[in-house]
Amino acid sequence: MRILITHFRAAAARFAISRSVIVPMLIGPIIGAMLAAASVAAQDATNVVTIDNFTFTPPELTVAVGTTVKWVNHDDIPHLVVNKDKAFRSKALDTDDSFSYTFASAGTFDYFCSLHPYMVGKVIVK
Ligand SMILES: [Cu+2]
Repeated sequence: MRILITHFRAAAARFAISRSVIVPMLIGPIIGAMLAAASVAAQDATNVVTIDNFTFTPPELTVAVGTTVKWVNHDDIPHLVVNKDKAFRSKALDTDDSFSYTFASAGTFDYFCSLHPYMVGKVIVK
């Protein structure tokens, strides 16, 4: 019996050690995932093109392949976002409506508003 108890204590001690290793191993990926989520959120903020007073801002945006760009219309009249080469075309965006497009390949994407063709912008995907 004494041998059994000693054996149990040894096993318990081993468990305590392994737990001190396992817990950081579990926390590491959780913190990593949280950091990844934070960086995705930060990236989103920089990939927004606003439409204000008949102007796309910024007029030229450079992003990495796979990036989603979001256009938001702040004007009180409708605008569209239409790619010159027909890769994307939004519906008419009313006030505060948005349109998002994910750029899956590299290139230069010139776009304009089909209601006001002098409104132009460009997304460069690298
Ligand atoms: Cu327009």
